[in-house]
Amino acid sequence: MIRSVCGYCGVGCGLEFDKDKLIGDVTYPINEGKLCSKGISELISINTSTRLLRPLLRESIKDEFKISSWQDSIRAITDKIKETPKEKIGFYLSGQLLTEDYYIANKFGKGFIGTNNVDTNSRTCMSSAVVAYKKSIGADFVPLRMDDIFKANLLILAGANTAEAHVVFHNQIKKAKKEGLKVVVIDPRFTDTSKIADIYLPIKVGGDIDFFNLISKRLIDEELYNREFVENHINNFELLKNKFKRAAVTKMLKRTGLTAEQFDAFFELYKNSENIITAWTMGLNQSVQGVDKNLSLINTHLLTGKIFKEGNGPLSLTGQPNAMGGREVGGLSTMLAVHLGFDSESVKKVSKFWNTDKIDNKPGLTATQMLEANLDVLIICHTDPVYHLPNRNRVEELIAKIPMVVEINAYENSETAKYAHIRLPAAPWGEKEGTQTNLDRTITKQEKLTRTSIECKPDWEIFKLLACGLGYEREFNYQHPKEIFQEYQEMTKLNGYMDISEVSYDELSEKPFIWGEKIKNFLTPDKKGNLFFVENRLLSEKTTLEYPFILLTGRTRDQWHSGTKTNLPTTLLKYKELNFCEIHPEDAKNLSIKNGDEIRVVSKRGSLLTKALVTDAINEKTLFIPISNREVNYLTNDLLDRESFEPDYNHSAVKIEKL
Ligand SMILES: Nc1nc2c(c(=O)[nH]1)N[C@H]1C(S)=C(S)[C@@H](COP(=O)(O)OP(=O)(O)OC[C@H]3O[C@@H](n4cnc5c(=O)[nH]c(N)nc54)[C@H](O)[C@@H]3O)O[C@H]1N2
Ligand SMILES: Nc1nc2c(c(=O)[nH]1)N[C@H]1C(S)=C(S)[C@@H](COP(=O)(O)OP(=O)(O)OC[C@H]3O[C@@H](n4cnc5c(=O)[nH]c(N)nc54)[C@H](O)[C@@H]3O)O[C@H]1N2
Ligand code: SF4
Ligand SMILES: [Mo]
Repeated sequence: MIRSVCGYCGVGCGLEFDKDKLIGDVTYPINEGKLCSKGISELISINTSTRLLRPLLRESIKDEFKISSWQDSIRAITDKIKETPKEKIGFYLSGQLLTEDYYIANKFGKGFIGTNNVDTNSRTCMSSAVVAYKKSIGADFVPLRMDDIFKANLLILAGANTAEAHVVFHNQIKKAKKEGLKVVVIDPRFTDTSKIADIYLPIKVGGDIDFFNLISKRLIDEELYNREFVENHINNFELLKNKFKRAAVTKMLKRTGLTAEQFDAFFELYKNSENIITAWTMGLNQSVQGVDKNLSLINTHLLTGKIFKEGNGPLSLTGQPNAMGGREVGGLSTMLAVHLGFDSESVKKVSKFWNTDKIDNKPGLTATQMLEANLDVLIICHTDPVYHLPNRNRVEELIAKIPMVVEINAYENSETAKYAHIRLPAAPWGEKEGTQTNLDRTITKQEKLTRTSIECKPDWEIFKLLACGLGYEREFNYQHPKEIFQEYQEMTKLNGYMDISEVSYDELSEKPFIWGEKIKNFLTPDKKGNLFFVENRLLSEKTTLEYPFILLTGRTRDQWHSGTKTNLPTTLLKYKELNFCEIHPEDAKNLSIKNGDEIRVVSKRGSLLTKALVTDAINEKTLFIPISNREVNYLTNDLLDRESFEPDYNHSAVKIEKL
């Protein structure tokens, strides 16, 4: 029997592999033996006929691909890199990469090519939370754990559909409910998660800042905030208090779409709850004001002192299995490595550690800026930007102009493959090993369960080949991911609070390691938390008479994003529906649309065909299309948050045409 972990979502469930069978690990604290359909199906995706099994090469994206050798493919890439200015090179990584893969790619790009254009799909996912955590508590640090829900009295889920997106955590919430936990769900759709809510609040899309501001204002007005905590540990209280004095409560409430009675019922529960956790995901992060939404939420915890205390805190639910590990390594272009930035001291420390003089001291392009930047070489690994970036027609136009697009993927049917010149076959989950950090700082190890397909290589090895091809054999002389992990561990010592050197790679096969458990204070320079006054600035795309609906997008339970691993030709799973558009019965009636009708959904930017799902689970004038529809981003707008550069995926103006 081999112990491993699931490679899908940020919950990070433990698995046992025994005689070709996967089951949940009962000794594992997070999932206690439970798995969701995706975890159970991990093995199936290894042997699908849609694996990418050989390097492929072509001159132009109009040509057919030809099978190539590793040697020729790597040489073609390194030759091109040699003749390209470093600012014209980009690395587009993924929160699904293992820590060792991330570490090598970051070291190669930032340390030896000398470009900080190393970013990740986490930009489209968690970057608003990263910025907000840094601003308010001083570091990209999740200050509590999932199992704190068993010590809490109230769990608020804002823009998080745990029943579909963090399934095993959702089971734990249900268990905690039996022990007395109350749950409030804030979502413009009555999701499967809402079904377990004690209070469900059908917020109007984009109304969250107003909602959390209303809480903060009431806490201050009614003197329910924690005066002692605020005086000793919090900055900017007077400023916030003064700003809220003039706040227009009626207007704010109107923007939430909630009635005064709904808010009051919620607030009654809130003020009487001793221990409170507020968890959130894409409903808040993916917004043109994603950072502000996060800050307004975190404010409530700073005012009440419900942070760094068992059963309390703002809990960002990370989506991908190793988005946290990637951030820790430094996989965002807005940080250098191990949570260090681009100040001269950090650059000096990292340069010394990597023994290089090539590090640039300015942040690089974000994933959401790379395609606009006229790059000459773009290396994409473990992610599918053509599928996942907003405003896809524009994305296709831009990526088609890049002279060399390299795609490293374990499967052949991504959308990005259509725009690649070179495709390199990666070894997927089960054919390789390495570590990952889940959403609450738990570092675990994925194990190799089966032999690596002949021509496939783990991602770290592919970056190693590229680095060696450019003459950095000495700096990238790793034979095994263990050596990379150990170097990374050593590096975490550069940033005191991140030090993970006490665990050993081999021990991780036996049991997970949780870093940062001793941190119980703010990580800002003055050790105080920062309140921020933020307002709903209504910056999202406006609906018009022509485009009267707001489109939301999000997950379905059994599908993993584009579905290269879950939507398989030979799948044994019975799926929940993957292709639909939720529409309110009133709206459907006005358009004479019946359940199951074929419809065309159209935005200013593009359109797609889908089927109507008429349901009062969604607010009026609001539509929902799941991202299991690969074409969803033909519709979405490309507005970005000005600080996190995360897209506004949940607020595009669209119309419906009946076919
Ligand atoms: N099955 C499955 N699970 C996954 C994934 C997957 O592809 N499939 N992906 C993983 C990843 S990478 C991520 S990031 C997570 C995402 O996890 P979640 O964010 O929980 O999932 P989503 O469905 O994207 O969106 C969450 C909810 O936000 C709501 N929402 C939209 N706009 C607003 C708003 O203005 N305010 C509020 N309060 N709510 C709003 C939507 O209606 C939706 O129900 O899931 C992870 N887990
Ligand atoms: N409209 C809209 N768009 C969104 C979102 C949304 O909610 N709405 N959510 C955004 C978010 S939160 C996220 S995280 C992104 C997700 O978007 P993507 O990251 O593009 O989605 P995936 O389908 O998970 O892509 C992972 C790719 O890695 C490949 N792969 C699998 N295993 C391996 C391996 O071991 N090595 C390598 N090299 N490749 C491998 C898979 O085949 C797949 O092509 O989408 C973003 N886009
Ligand atoms: S909840 Fe997440 S980690 Fe657990 S089995 Fe499902 S996909 Fe895997
Ligand atoms: Mo994500």
